[in-house]
Amino acid sequence: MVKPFTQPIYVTRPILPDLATVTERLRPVWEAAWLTNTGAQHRALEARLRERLAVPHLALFNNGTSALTAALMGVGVAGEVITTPFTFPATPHAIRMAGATPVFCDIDDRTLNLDPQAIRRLITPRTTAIVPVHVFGRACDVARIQSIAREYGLRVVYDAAHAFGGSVGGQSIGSFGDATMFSFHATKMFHTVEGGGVATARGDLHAALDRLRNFGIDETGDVEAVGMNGKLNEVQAAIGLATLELVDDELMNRRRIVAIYTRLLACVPGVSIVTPGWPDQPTAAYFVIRIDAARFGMDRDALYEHLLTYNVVSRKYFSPLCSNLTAYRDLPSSAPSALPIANRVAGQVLALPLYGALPPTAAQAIAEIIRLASRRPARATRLAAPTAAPPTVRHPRLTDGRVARSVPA
Ligand code: T4K
Repeated sequence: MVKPFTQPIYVTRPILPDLATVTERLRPVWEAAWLTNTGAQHRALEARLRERLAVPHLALFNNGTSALTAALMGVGVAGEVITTPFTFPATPHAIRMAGATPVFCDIDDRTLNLDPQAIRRLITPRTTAIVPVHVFGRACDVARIQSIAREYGLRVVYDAAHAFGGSVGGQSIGSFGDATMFSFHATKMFHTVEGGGVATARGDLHAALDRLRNFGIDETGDVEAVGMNGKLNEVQAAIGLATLELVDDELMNRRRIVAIYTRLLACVPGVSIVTPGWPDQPTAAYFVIRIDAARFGMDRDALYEHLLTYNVVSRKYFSPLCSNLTAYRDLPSSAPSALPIANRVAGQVLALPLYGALPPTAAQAIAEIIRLASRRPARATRLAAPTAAPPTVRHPRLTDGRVARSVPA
């Protein structure tokens, strides 16, 4: 019998450097009274991350969304840009903000990344670029995407928001296409509270990104292209430097949790694991399962609710699909009939809690809750109604405004 957790177990928790370390890191910022506009901390973090990500150039930004928008502006997108609907809204938003129209393309049923064959079918004379997402940190088929881009003369900007530390065949995940965006948001493996970066091998693009992030101002003080205020400030950069020192430990602990989930969930009927563990997938950004309702005995939404009764706050990343959001559903490419795999997958995926500070016993308990749920009669589990006075637990407010409940296990 598994008891509900007394505190909410969230899908992730940020790396938190010791407060005294953060204060120490902020001392030089205070002493210099230099808070933003590409100061010493920013330059130091950029250099450290360039090395860590093994990329020739890196431009830091105040978040991943502005980084992706600037990268798309920098490569000069226009007309149509092919991307995946199975992503966070930031991806199509960046395409729109850079002045192009997203064209949603179906995904591969196993990797949940863009299906290269489907990309080919969507290319028109108006297509200028492809924005693939390394979803949940799993690398896209970069070789096939590159060959399509070369054949049709298209730009490729990767959204690697989830793929910090990823690689393909021993090569940094940030070294493909024209550019690769990383997110350094608090919910990511490495973070600067809010932040992002664009890696590129193109010196010209790197120079353009440096200008675009600073209102478009160039070395002479002139402005050729309309830019943004996309600068990462010194406080964030200093926290990033402290966080970076903890990333290896975080990664090791996360891999341990992934191994526990994988071992305990692999044989549960109706559960399939989307995100393989180390060494097949080095990123450990998310642990995502897919629920086959018929075999499992309840559907994904019922399992989400069931986990909530134990104070486990899983997430339905990425549901609803971007193509079904009000902002995008009227696009011709958003028709559900054109995106059968993405629409099916969006109803099945569930991201389980994964972060370094999650106790292994908690991961075991979460896997056990899922295993036991699969054996319950579907009706009883679906209702999951309290049958006795619930134990005393905190009732966390969820980000969608609802409150997590508790019922006896
Ligand atoms: N492309 C892709 C593919 C992305 O997934 C994202 C962002 C982007 C682009 C854009 O990058 P950024 O502009 O954000 O750098 C979260 C993140 O806010 C978002 O960055 C991320 N993707 C997305 C997948 O997840 P929410 O709405 O799920 O966040 P929230 O506030 O519900 O946080 C999730 C859980 O994390 C909470 O339940 C508790 C925990 N948490 C969160 C925060 C903010 C903490 O413990 N502490 C915290 O400070 O979007």
